[in-house]
This record gives sequence, structure tokens and C-alpha cells, in this order.
Amino acid sequence: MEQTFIMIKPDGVQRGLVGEVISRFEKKGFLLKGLKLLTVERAFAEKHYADLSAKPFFSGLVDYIVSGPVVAMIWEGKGVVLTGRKIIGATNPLASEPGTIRGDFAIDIGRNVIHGSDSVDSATKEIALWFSEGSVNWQSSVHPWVYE
Ligand code: DAT
Ligand code: MG
Repeated sequence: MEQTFIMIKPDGVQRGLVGEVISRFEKKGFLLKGLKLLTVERAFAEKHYADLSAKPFFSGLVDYIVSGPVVAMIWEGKGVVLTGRKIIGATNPLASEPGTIRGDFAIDIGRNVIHGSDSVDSATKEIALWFSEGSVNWQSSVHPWVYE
């Protein structure tokens, strides 16, 4: 089953949005397969955002990600990568639709609360980076009530 990497950024943790974010993925029917609260080092944040290293906002982005604890998660389900991105909303919160996490809870692009993998390939890479211990092996007992 498809998995994605979701991270609540330091502003989301500071603002008490952890429960809200988890709730939206849970209520959709996705399955929580990994969860931890941690503060990352600069080198780790730079690795996570390596594709953006040439961007002018890169060092500010890394400053932000290392500025406090983040909640790292693995979520699983049919189409979870693309649907996860829809639940999160557009990168710039002023362009994110109301009803999305960024649309409902953020204003500035540099404080956009949450990260989600943008493809199945990047999800695989990000899960390997953040969860070298692997995901938790369990199945929800309501699976037949979510999937036909
Ligand atoms: P997303 O997080 O929606 O996948 P991204 O991967 O293009 O977006 O960029 C990663 C983060 O970098 C994004 O959440 C916020 C920041 N960022 C992106 N574009 C930016 C810009 N033009 N100015 C400032 N920060 C930016
Ligand atoms: Mg991205």
C-alpha cells in the first residue's frame, strides 16, 4: 500500500496544530504507520531539502526547520501521496484553498505549517531518511469499512 511522509513543521508544533493535522489524516481513513517528535540538525534538514539547495530561500528554510521540534509521520493508504498534498494545500498559503491545512492555518510561505511528499518516489526517499527504523506494522480493524 502507498505511503507518504508528512511532517508538522516547528510553527505547527508551537501553534498547537499537531492534533488538528493528525485528525484530518485519520478521519480521511489513512493509516498512521510511523510517528515521532524530534528536533533535527542543520545537515539533516539540508539533506531533506537537498533538491532546493540552489534556491535563494534555502538557508532561511533550513533555519526554520531546525528552529524547534517537528512531528514526523508516515501515513498509508490508497493514493495517499497525491491526496495528502490536497489535504495540505498549495505551497503558498495565500493561494491554498480554504479547507486545506495551509488554507485554514497559515499565511506566509515561510511558515506554512506542514510538509508532505510530492511524489511516490520522494515519499520513498523521505521515509528512508526520517524513518531508518522502518514503519510500524499494523492494520486497522476498520479497514473493510474504509475500502470496498
Ligand atoms: P512544498 O512544501 O509545497 O512541497 P516546495 O517543495 O517547493 O513546496 O518548497 C519547500 C518549502 O520551501 C515550502 O513548503 C516553503 C519553502 N518555499 C518554497 N518556495 C518558496 C519561496 N518562493 N519563497 C520562500 N520559501 C519558499
Ligand atoms: Mg516539496
